Amino acid sequence: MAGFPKDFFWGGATAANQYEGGWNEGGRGLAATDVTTGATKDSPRRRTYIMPDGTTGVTKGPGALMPEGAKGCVLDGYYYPNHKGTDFYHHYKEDIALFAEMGFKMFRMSISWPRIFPHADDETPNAEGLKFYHDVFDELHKYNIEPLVTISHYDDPLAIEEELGGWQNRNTIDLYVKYATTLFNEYKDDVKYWLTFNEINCDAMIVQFVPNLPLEKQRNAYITLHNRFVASARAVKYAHEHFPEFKVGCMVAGVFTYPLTCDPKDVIANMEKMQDYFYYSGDVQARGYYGKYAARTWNKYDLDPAYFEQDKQILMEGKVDFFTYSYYSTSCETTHKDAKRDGGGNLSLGYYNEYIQYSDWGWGMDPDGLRYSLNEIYDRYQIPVMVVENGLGALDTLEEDGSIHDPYRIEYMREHVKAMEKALEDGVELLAYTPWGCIDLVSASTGEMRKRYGMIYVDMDDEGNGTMNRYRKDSFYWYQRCIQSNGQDIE
Ligand code: BGP
Repeated sequence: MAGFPKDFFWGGATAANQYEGGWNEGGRGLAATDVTTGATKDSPRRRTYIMPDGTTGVTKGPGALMPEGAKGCVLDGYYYPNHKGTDFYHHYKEDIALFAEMGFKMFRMSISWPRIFPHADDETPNAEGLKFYHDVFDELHKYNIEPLVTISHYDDPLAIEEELGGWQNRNTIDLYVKYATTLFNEYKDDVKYWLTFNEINCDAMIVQFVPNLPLEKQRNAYITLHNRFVASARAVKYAHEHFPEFKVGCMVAGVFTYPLTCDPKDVIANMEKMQDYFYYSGDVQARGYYGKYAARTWNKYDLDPAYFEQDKQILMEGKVDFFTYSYYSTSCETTHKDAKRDGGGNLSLGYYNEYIQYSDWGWGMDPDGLRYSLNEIYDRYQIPVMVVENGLGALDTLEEDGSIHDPYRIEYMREHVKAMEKALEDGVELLAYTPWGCIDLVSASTGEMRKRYGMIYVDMDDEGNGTMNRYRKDSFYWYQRCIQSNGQDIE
């Protein structure tokens, strides 16, 4: 058995928009998530807005379009779960102490862009925002926990989309580069590992998720994605030139699918799906160029290849140092019309797999798929890999005595740890495992609290009521043992 390397980064992952809170404190500006309501598994999150004439409204769903001229705003009578997250802003010392107690070697967090540049195009960064993250990094270093910082995780300043032309405007690339380089210079002594964008491929997947999206919006999704690639590449290049000790990675949503049957048509359909939704982004960031198959997409959406080719050089100069992805579930792809759809995994609506189990939220649980995906990624890119999100969103019960018994989560994690060990044996250069929502936080897709991933329970409900006290779940002690034994004592 190869086992886990002795300097393996065991840890946990979070994102500011879902965890940090303090939405209107310390000079922070608004992000889109601040004007997005809570929801449930069956009813979508919505955006609230105001029209130029002062009338207000709410969209039909997250992807549902706002009327022309509408601006996102916070309205009375709605609950916005991301405002408070689970309040890392006021609890960071206590939370980091708990991470240290579990034995974390790495903590993945994101910086809230609107906390640093509230309006995105501000001349100078917000000093109070910069200080907050200095304090957080100091606290992490106190316990020898290595920060892994996502520069952009679902919280662009709202002004980008509403006033500055969005990501279709290439000036937004400059705004991002200014933001990223500000962080590099500010935190050069605190942070070595960076990720440029969370789940960058989600930009393209919106085309699949939002029903009846007008062609113009579909085309824009690919322009947005390309401009983010360019922004990422410019940030990577800057980091390499100025801070050679930095390691900068990409982060792609791990939407792995299998052919549903051995019908060659299914195999081909699956190949195309993997190319369109995963490798399209992985190839640009890790190889430095678009796969030739990208032309199929450009052709389908009537996009001019010249738009993508104009940035050939910078994409090649901005290749990442390591590859990261989120891995929760897998799905299947088929051409057979009568096949049963699955419940909708982590952004990969596909077909039901009778060989795996599904979570309460319909996400397919597939530890073997983790080993498989690690091998596929490493074989293709030959750079170190990190699994920076993984976990089980489940209902937990806080018992009278403050305990939380979550054997389902332990079981899920144990099987994924075993799969990683097998991948290491296969020869994959795996650096880190940072399971998602190591402390309970707000769900990205539904805004719920009840969908909990944490090993630390936060006493708060879907409407934001609760003491906000933190409790150790059974999985807390299990993970502590797992880390202490470097992945060996996991039964
Ligand atoms: C990923 C996101 C995270 C996180 C996770 C779990 O796609 O990067 O931000 O939220 O999924 O998803 P959810 O919260 O919807 O259960």
